[in-house]
Amino acid sequence: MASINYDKIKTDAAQHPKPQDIKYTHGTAGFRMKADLLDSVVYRVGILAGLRSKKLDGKVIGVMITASHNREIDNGVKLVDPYGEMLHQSWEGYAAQLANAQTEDELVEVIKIIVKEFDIDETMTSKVIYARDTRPSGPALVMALEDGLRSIGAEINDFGIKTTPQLHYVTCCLNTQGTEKSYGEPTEAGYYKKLANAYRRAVEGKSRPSPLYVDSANGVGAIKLKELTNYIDKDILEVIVLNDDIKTQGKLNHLCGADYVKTNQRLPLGLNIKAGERAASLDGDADRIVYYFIDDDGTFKLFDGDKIGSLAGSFIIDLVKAAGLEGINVGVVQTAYANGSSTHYLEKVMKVPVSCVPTGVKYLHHEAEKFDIGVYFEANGHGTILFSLTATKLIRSSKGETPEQEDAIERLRALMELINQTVGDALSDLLLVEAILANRQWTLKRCNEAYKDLPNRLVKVIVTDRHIFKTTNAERTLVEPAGLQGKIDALVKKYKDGRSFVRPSGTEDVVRVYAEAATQKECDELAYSVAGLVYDEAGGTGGRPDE
Ligand code: G16
Repeated sequence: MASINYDKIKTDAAQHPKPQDIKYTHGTAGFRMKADLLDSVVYRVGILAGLRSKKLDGKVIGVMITASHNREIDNGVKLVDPYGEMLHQSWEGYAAQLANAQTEDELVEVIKIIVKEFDIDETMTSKVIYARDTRPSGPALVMALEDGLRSIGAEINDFGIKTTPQLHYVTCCLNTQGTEKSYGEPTEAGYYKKLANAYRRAVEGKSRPSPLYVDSANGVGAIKLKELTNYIDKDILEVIVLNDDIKTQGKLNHLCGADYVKTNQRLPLGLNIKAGERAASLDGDADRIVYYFIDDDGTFKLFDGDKIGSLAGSFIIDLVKAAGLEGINVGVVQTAYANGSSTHYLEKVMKVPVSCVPTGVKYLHHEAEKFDIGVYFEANGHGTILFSLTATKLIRSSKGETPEQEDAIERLRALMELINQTVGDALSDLLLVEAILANRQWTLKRCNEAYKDLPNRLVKVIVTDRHIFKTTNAERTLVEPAGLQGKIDALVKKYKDGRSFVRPSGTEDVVRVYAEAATQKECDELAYSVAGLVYDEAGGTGGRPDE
């Protein structure tokens, strides 16, 4: 293959000029902002994906165009490394440099720096697969991406409209084909077949849970969940897909979806369930899921990512014990948003080691890899479970000494296939929760009794520049603006079971304030007092956050 054609890049890049006065940042999940500002960024991400593939000896790199839970007018782009992980952190700074190069000449200079820094063989082949969600801005951004890929001479593979986790899955499958880590058939149908077969095995001999109502956020999850259920016998799972309008503009994530339900702690628009019924909400690219139900007294009860993680963790621990595989260690990874009660339950009742890391899959995933079985879930519903190669081999080769042990081993084998280990996946997680309900023969209400959440509140504050907020201690402590943490601590001290932290979002132009306390009233008071501090100290714009 020929070397990189820098002249071609200069000519092509001129078709995708960088807007003046915009500084792009690589955040929690790649680049994300209003879609009409992203053309040049997506073009350059195409070049970056090609370079990354060259660096990794031609392994396939994934590119996903989505803004997930954000507004429909936003979009975003993120890279997926060969085994489904997020782009290696050592490349994030260069991604930002590429995005911010103002002229074509500067762009070429940055590419040359990356080639030198990572000792990239320019003549190496490069392969990239890409997908997008249902946002109307997607097709134009795909064209920009393809231009970037052509500029760098990459082999391209358009995977079409897909969920983010489907792209992670297929990227991993393509790179593991024919190896001992072979992850599955690298097609969308292969994904459905793998999950559906695993679900059937996981619930073998158990009766079907009651029907599940799903709010699909009017996004890609709606079509993909319907396709998945076509592969699963109605006798073992009944799913009713709602909020499935992907055609009408403005409906994506609007008053619905996992983020809306988690933040507002209420039913989404378009879904009415009665006492005793349960439902779940996906987000705009189907990588998050939260569950909920209506209690006998008519109140809304949220079963969020912490609850799902705790349920899955305790179920796996029980299976490991029942299988006689006590040598396998299980750990849970959370972020600062994890409800204090969930951490207490896992550490003190379940006796599981719990780690806390900063927000973002890249941190959670790597921490979870430290355990034989690592369960990671963010409170917002993003999570999965990782089985190390050692645990995988042991579970695959173990033979139970009793029928009970054999049954537990077989269920663990099924779960390893059912869980999308490449990234948090709402469809796979949905099947996981349903499989646990079927195995336990519990209602969601019964699962919810494991522990009681401390009242909590999440508030967004709009400020002039969110980048002045710097954190440490897994985002639980503010370092800058200087002195603000002391003021937050003084407020927190006034409340029983009080806890609060402040961090800049990596996906939205806001600062997030989280608080919990013994009662909802106190918690709201604390959350809004801290939000007010942030607003005053950092030049808040728009309305001052208030109850
Ligand atoms: C992304 C990340 C999540 C993170 C979320 C919010 O989710 O994958 O790990 O929790 O953003 O991040 P922040 O608080 O920094 O805005 P998604 O579903 O939007 O891709």
